[in-house]
Amino acid sequence: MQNPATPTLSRRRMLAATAALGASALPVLAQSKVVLRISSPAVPEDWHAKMWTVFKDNLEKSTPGEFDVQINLNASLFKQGAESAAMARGNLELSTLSSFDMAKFVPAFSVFTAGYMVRDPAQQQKIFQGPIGAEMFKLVSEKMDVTPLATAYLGTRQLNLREVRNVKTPADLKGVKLRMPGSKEWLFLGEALGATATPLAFGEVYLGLKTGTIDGQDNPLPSVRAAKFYEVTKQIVLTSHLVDSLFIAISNKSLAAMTPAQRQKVTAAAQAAAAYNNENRIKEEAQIVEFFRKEGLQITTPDLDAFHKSVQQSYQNSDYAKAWPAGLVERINAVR
Ligand code: KDO
Repeated sequence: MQNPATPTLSRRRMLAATAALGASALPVLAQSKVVLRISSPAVPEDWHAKMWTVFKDNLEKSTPGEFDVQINLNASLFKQGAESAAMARGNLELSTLSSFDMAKFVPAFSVFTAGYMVRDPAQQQKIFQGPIGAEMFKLVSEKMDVTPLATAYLGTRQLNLREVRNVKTPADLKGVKLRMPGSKEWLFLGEALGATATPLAFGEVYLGLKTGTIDGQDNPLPSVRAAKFYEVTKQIVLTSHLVDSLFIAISNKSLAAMTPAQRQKVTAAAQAAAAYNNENRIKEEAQIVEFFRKEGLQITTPDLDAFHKSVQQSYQNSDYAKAWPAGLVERINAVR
């Protein structure tokens, strides 16, 4: 008779197999979570980087064990500007896309790349939460295979120069090598400001300013602080030329693979993340100038009327404006 304490070969095999299964059952379980890979060029100290932790925490609380949220900052997963293509291919689930990213596929979206189009963050939120936003987001979903879930206020873009310069009007920026992100829509904005626009990825701007391959850059002031550009520049010119937005967007493939309840919770988490970013960034913008003054930077205010007129004229005369549906600018202006 077989001693029950001595396993037969087949029992031993079975036990080994069960143990192996036990070991591999863990990763299998982990794999069964819905993976959400996030890619952003933001530096960790910036609000639109920190908001992803709010997203992750919020989602883990509302759907315990269902999602595996992976946050990749500093453009460590995809380079700046490559995110929307990666999402459309299914290689990336979530990112923040700018109006400039949208305008490449939805020409009408270029209206939001135009300087001095949106007045302030409150108007920005109303626009994108209202019918104009719904129309634009529908086009984005159809043409880009991604869905915007929430609108984050990136801040109001200002000029930031390596050397002090007397800048009153766009003419005073003639010959200034102004770094812009790398797309023709961004370069157009830089040229409309009167500068010589030159493309460079966000991650290379600090070194560009330090070594003098560029004379300046434009970004919202919280990002100037977070990315430490103030260490390698001497002046901020308060042009306030773009009330900038970033859309928390998800790939349609990823959305389609979720249950309706999961979709609703992912959307709620994105909205909580954007709200956290917006609140903190608006607060910071209200008092940040003092920080730069203490760091020794000159803060100057140009002739804003001259900038408004010149930039608005550049856009009105451009091919971009031809793609704006009749009445859209008036509808945007009417949002209060
Ligand atoms: C930038 O490269 O200047 C920019 O501000 C453009 C934005 O659309 C966005 O990509 C942002 O950089 C990054 O998130 C880094 O803050």
